[in-house]
Amino acid sequence: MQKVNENNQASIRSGLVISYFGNSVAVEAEDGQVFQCHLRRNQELPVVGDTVHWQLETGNTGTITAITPRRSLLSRGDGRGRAKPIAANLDIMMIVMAPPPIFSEYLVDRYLVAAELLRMQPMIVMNKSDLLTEATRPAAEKCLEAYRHIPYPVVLSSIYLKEGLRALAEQLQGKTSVLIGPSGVGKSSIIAMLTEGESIRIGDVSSKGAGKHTTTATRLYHLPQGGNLIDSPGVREFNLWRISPQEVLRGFREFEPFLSGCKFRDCRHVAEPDCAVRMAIDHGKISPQRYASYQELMKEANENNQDYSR
Ligand SMILES: Nc1nc2c(ncn2[C@@H]2O[C@H](COP(=O)(O)OP(=O)(O)O)[C@@H](O)[C@H]2O)c(=O)[nH]1
Ligand SMILES: [Mg+2]
Ligand SMILES: [Zn+2]
Repeated sequence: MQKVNENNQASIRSGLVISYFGNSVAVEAEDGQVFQCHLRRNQELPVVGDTVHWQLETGNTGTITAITPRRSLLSRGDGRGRAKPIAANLDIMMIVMAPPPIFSEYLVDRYLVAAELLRMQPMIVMNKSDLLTEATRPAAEKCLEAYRHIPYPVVLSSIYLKEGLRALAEQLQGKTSVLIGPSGVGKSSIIAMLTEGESIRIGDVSSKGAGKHTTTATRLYHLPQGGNLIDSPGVREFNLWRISPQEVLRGFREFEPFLSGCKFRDCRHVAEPDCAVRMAIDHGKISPQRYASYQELMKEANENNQDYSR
């Protein structure tokens, strides 16, 4: 009886996709060992964060036999109007920015719309707080305050001052999070700090893989207190093409208490008279900056949707 079980376990194993080796994927087995796994012909491509079933071939190589159902999937456009999956099974979208002028409310608001649609918990990080001066700090705080008020979790952090890192670690514990934001804001530095060098260990394993340089590939790292961080250069560009006006609205959850007060039931809160959302802005209940992003995103959504409405 015992023997049969052992054989079964030897043939099909479970693992976590942590990175890529060119055309194959890096699968971490339950004991932490990393295997280079190939795909079967016509098989759906697994992405970082996927839990897969796989079979051992020779040495440290294997074959993927199945991808277990995903609870979420983050994709980006491939430039030809098709969605290219980037990472799966994500809980938290950590939006990383640097202080103004790098900090872009419009970009943050775009990411927030995506997070709401993907049912990921968003979190906003302003890294490089050491760059703030007495003169620039008040404006930066004000900008973050608007997001705290919605409310979204907001953290001000610095790799150099070691500020905010404990708050980050607490929020990320036990969850799988993807870090997104413009390049150069410190995403990889934050990961290296929070994983206490584990990133370097995985880097060593990956570089032994088949040829392809992996420093620019999507990668998953473990947090020492439990949970995973995903670093992906690709997500910076993920777009919201095909998004509908209704979907844009879902990304502005602080508008919700006012929606029933609009005169027109199909009010889009753009130019309609007696709009409760626009009145809320006049009364200081909604941030004018957030509303500006809403208007911009609605314009894009309407342009996208013209093909459908005609
Ligand atoms: N001043 C300052 N620089 C930082 C901080 N965090 C990262 N950096 C620097 O910003 C640059 C880009 O960091 P990196 O982690 O590669 O950014 P990424 O492109 O978002 O992954 C590097 O030179 C880092 O040393 C920080 O908190 N303060
Ligand atoms: Mg990076
Ligand atoms: Zn309205």
